[in-house]
Amino acid sequence: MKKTGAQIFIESLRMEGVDTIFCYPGGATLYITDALYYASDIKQIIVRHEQGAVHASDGYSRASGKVGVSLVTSGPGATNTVTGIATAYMDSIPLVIFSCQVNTMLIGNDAFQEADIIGITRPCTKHSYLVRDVNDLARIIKEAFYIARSGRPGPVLVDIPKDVSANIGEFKYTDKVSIRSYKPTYIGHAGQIKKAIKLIASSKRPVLYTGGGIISSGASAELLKFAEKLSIPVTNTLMGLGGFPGNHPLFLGMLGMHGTYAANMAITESDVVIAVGARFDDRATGKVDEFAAHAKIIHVDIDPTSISKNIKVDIPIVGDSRHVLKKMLDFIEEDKEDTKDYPASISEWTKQTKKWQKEYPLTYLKDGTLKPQYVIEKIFELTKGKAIIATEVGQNQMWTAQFYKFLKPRSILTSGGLGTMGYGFPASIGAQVAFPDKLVINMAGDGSIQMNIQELATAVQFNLPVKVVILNNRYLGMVRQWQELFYEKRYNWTQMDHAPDFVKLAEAYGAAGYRIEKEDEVETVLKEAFQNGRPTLIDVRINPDESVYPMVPAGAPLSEMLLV
Ligand SMILES: Cc1ncc(C[n+]2csc(CCOP(=O)(O)OP(=O)(O)O)c2C)c(N)n1
Repeated sequence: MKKTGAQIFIESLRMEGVDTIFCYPGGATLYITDALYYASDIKQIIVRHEQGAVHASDGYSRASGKVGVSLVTSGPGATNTVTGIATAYMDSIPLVIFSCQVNTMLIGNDAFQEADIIGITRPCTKHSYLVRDVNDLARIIKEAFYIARSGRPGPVLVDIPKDVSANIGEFKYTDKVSIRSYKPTYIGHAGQIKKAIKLIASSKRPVLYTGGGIISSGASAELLKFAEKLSIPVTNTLMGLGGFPGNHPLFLGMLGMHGTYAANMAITESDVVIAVGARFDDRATGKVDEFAAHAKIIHVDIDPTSISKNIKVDIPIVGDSRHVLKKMLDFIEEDKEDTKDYPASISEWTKQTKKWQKEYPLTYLKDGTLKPQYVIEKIFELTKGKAIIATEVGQNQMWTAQFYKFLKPRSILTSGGLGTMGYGFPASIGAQVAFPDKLVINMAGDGSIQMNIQELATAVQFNLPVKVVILNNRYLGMVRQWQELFYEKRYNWTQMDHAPDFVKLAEAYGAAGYRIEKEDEVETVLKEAFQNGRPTLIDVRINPDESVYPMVPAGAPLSEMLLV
């Protein structure tokens, strides 16, 4: 069937089951924008900045598990997406970003609003395409979605020149994709999996260290079964939060720079680390030479290039986390001999991990001032862990990771790998679009929220009742914390006294605004804000001197934690 490129674009999205796109227009998008005028089945969320569009599609994807889609114009529209794309790339989030491009004839001419977005984003996309012929458009879109969601997920960029969107071509959507040289491995090697079980069975101090791969492969039920079956303690990375219930007796909390004492000590003292869907990021490992120095390491990962990249691995298993954990459980069932002494044979160890948890719980000084940790504890209590929480970056992110108990996968949206301030608010908008009836909360810092605060207009326009809780310390708090600890309190560049009145600003956008100054106001205001049905910003004036503890100084081993 003959169609214009713009119509082929829309039909292809329909074939992929896309119901929502996050977009911003320009000259190069006009044919597509116009064709979408008639496509009322595709929700079109018009943002206020292209960075917001990509973060929103990313939040939509993290919350729902679907591929997030955004569409922007050429040149500055495309370059504005780079931070969002790099954020998704670092955290393996499946996105398809459509950038429009100047006419094919003008490409390479320094034409008006031309940017080589393929070249600019090559290092931070899983793959990218420039569509030169309208007859290739449908096939390319099919491939883009396939690549984004398969194997180790990630962002794929498709650049569509304006004339390609206007030209007429044949529309045929194939069911199958076959890309030479791209064949992800899902099935872990049975021999390696058996070897791993033997090693675990002979260990005395095993620990599971899990990451975002548990979430993206949907492996949390298998992880829970596996951990419970052998009674192995679990720690996870920031990206892995929610992959294992945060209130489970075997859960040690997050590991790493701001991890718990128990998690970091368990890794340090362990004799076998079972790493599943985690990539040994330096924020998690601390000093690599001393990471789990007495342990053998089993590493399950779908991406073969991440194996032995940062930490030398003893038993590599390339495959999908869910598949491998399932197989491990099957093998344990089939051959009970190996693990017959479990969990009794590691009871000393589990006792020890419990002791660490008891002796050094996550805590903070209760001195009558308004503390961020208290606010987060209250939010957990009021939401019973059922909210979707997006965070910004900095102290707000770490306190949230520590003090909100994430019970389910896809309940935290946070920029782990790139650490992008300005991510959380648009991401919370994306999540709210995916789940209109859920409570979606953005935990923010007063610095981060100012990076994409313009998206308040988007939230108001589309009636998205997201709640932004600003933990307002009048500082770029996390940098201030480093200056306090390592630069003798020279707070250069980090004082944020010149901020807008956030309540008035919210009202100016048409959102609701609240302010909290004292501990006894927290519960009442939050309750009201969570029930008002409107986009809402809550300015919480916390004690500006509060720091995040425990803290492993950069480059130090995990055992060298600064405690409260
Ligand atoms: C786009 C971007 N710029 C700079 C940084 C470096 N950075 C990391 S945390 C931080 C401070 C964040 O301050 P705020 O949002 O107020 O949160 P707080 O730490 O006070 O909770 C900065 C500047 C970053 N992560 N991202």
